[in-house]
Amino acid sequence: MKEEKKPQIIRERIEVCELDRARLSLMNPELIKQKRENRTIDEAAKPFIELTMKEGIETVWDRHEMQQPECKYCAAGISCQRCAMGPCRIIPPHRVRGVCGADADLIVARNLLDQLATGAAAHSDHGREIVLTLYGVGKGTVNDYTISDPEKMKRLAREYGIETAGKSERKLAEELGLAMLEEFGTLKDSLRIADRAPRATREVWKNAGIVPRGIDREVVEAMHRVQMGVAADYANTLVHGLRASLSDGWGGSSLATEVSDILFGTPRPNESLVNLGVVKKDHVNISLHGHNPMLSEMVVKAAKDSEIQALVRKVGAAGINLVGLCCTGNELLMRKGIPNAGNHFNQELVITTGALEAMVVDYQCIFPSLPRTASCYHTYIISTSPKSRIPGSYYFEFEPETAYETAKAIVKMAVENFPNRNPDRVFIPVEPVKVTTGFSVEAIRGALGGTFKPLIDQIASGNIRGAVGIVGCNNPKVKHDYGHVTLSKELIKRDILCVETGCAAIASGKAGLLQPSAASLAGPGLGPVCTSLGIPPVLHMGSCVDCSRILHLAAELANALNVGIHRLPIAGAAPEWYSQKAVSIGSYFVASGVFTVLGVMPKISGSPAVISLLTEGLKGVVNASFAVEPDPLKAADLISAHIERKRTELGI
Ligand code: BF8
Repeated sequence: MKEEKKPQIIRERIEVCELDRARLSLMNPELIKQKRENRTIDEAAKPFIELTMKEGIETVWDRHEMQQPECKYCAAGISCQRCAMGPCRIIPPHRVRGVCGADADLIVARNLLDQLATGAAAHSDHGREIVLTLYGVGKGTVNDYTISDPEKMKRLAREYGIETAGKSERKLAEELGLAMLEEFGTLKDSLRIADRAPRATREVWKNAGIVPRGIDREVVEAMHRVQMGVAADYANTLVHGLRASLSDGWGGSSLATEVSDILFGTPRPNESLVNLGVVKKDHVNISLHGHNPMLSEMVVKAAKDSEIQALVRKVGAAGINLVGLCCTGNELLMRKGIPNAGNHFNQELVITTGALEAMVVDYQCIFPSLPRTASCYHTYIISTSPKSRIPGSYYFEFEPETAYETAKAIVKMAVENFPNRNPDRVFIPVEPVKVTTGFSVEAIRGALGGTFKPLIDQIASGNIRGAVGIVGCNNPKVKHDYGHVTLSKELIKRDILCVETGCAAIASGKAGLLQPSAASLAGPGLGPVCTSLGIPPVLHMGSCVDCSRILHLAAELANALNVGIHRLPIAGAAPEWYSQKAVSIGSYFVASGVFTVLGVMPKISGSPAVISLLTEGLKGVVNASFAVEPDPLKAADLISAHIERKRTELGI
């Protein structure tokens, strides 16, 4: 009999709760009430935030407070840690160059390119893992996964010029996987999958010298450029950033999305629930947090295993309740209708329900402090990626070849933890909110009757003024969810359709905007269109790599009109962004011709030249630019004005 998988313990379980308790218990009831209201607009999160302050459990908001005041040089992007001659800071009038001679413009640009390349690498490395799995399925080395959408695989194969006739699914998976893996390398000088972009948009890239060549290549070149003594001109540095971001959006992220659909199914509209109220008192609760659906899909399967179900009965639980978090949660919500406990700033709070047996994580957006939070409860943090071994967690190394076995061992460990729960500390005083999600490009086309013409007609007639992709994170500099929800509500009121991903989409879900009934909050043009189609005015398009779905939707609309993306009445927004990945997303939106409004100022204020390039100069390069506007109502004004300008230019 095969030996059962056991976790490795990455250092001892961290027991810190008492320390935090001593410090945070200094808060008085009035202050707690005030902070509870100031930290979030997520009503379901408020009781938990209050609990953390009363119990002295440290959260992201406490740590943000402890970091104040910020270093003003770092905030302005004019500190450099890049080499051992420094650190350097630009402090006029005398310190206007770092030791190497870099001025404020170059230091800001290098720092920004570094952030962007980090984000592009994260998305694309995730994409590579999924493509390798497809290739492994084809080669027969990976047997725990199957092809869930063979039609999509054939479509993609044709896109890659692969003959499909007479080939088995496995053969096609192998050939397509190999062709996609080549997109990462340097043998070619363009990305096949980026040919989806409209011809006019690709022409803009060619003229600007930013055609993405290889996914890895652009990121490696970005890292080369930020090596001291390479990049010397801020503008030249940032223009390469656009190229690296395109290799993410039209490359690595697109592959992550498309191959996930092939392996796990292309999302279709489905109903589910969101917010912290999805945790169930009488069930074994397991939250799935991170980004790559490979692990979570297998956990879903393993939770149904008959041995596991027998164990569930043995420990006296009513069942297993899987709940998603962040982008892994979005993947599960979109494809499987698995309830979602919330976005980035809900990750610590879900532990404070006292009813979470395990939080299973892979990588990205996972607070390294989670084991500290979990140490206040019986919850296990289970890490699974060799890239993200978390001290204080239990670690199972996840490999596609042994995916099911690992997933089963993880679920077993969670179920066996159920008797360790302290019933007196279970606290779930909130009810979940209904959502309709699953709006892949294919699903939107389906909802429109098989073609995008009805959407184009509605835009042309003015019932729908345009569309906005709202994406990104939570950031303690913005009241949790306020930026997303306020902007979404304001835009739909102005008859602008919102398409959302990542934590923005979850914020809208918690606020009730992902329900068809939210059409009543939309304007007199958009509202009736949504009602007649039975869709919400805010469409959930998936996880952050699924921002590629937004690009592909824009490409479909632009191709139908035979124009470049920059001509469309559309925009992008990231009201609460924090992550390097969001820097890459915002950049590939702009590089694709989409005006994009950020709600949080990037670390560029130390260089007026960089600000001017990003907010004005880029218009002459890619026909689009960034704007920064922390007030979501004013951001809505900027977006509406832009959309109306584009409509006039199109003559509609
Ligand atoms: O990739 S929106 S906080 S969870 S980075 Fe992270 Fe931001 Fe959420 Fe998903 Ni995206």
